[in-house]
Amino acid sequence: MQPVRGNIVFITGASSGIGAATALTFAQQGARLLLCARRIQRLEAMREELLSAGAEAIHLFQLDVRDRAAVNQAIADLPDEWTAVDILVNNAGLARGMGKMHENDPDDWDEMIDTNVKGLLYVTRAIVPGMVARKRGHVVNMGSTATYNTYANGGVYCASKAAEKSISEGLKIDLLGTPVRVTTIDPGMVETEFSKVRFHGDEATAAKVYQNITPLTGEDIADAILWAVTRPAHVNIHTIVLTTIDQGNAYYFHRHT
Ligand code: NDP
Ligand code: 8X3
Repeated sequence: MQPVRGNIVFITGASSGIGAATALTFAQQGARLLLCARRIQRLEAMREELLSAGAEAIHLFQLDVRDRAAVNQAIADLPDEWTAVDILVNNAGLARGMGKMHENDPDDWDEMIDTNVKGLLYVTRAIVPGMVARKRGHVVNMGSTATYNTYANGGVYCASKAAEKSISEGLKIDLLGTPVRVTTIDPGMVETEFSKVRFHGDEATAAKVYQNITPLTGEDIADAILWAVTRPAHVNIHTIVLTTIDQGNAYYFHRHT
């Protein structure tokens, strides 16, 4: 096992859900946490808990990963002691809307593609050259079971995660000959703010998604990420697919009655 104590772990979209849980898991391992999101006040509110949990140090900054110039500037502006990122978790992402492709709002498509695909690429492009130069690094991209089964009314979200899979695979190939590792984590349903965001703040509709099943939690995903990055240096975990025991694939669930 490779310890992560003292490693700089950069998590995008750390203000909620999987990203916030991943920050806590790595805090408990004594990592140095570099966290960003648009809601900086949410990140500020997490600081004390993360330090109490064991984080060696924390640096927070506001970032919208869709803004390429802002991504480059934010990375360029990092204090010297925060530039040598060891682990990048490209987690920031969302689904927006559920509806037929020929009827739903193209603004929702832009938001998903700009965040889940282009934002992930911008952050990767800004961070990975340093990993290559330092001969050290691990990129963890947040995929989804949506990669494997396109479901009704979610085609564009599924496409964005299929793109993430191709990007992860392509990055791994491009990094052959370097020690930089690339992993995609592909969860099924995880109860976070994901569905609330997807349904534009409609909490009642969001709650129905997880009704009568035991969903995965952000901590379950954080565990998988920690496992992947703590394997010996010569081991690259390409993909971890995980679902709740109540989910078979995108179409099949067991709902408790
Ligand atoms: P949440 O809505 O709880 O968290 C999403 C995080 O992404 C928030 O911290 C949000 O922060 C951040 N984010 C969204 N857009 C941007 C942006 N433009 N710039 C920076 N940060 C952004 O959802 P989850 O934790 O569930 O989602 C995290 C990832 O996991 C996503 O990529 C999602 O697709 C993926 N996923 C989720 C699953 C689920 O069932 N929940 C299953 C499979 C994958 P802020 O709003 O403050 O910017
Ligand atoms: C999120 C899980 O099933 O809503 O990627 O697509 S799902």
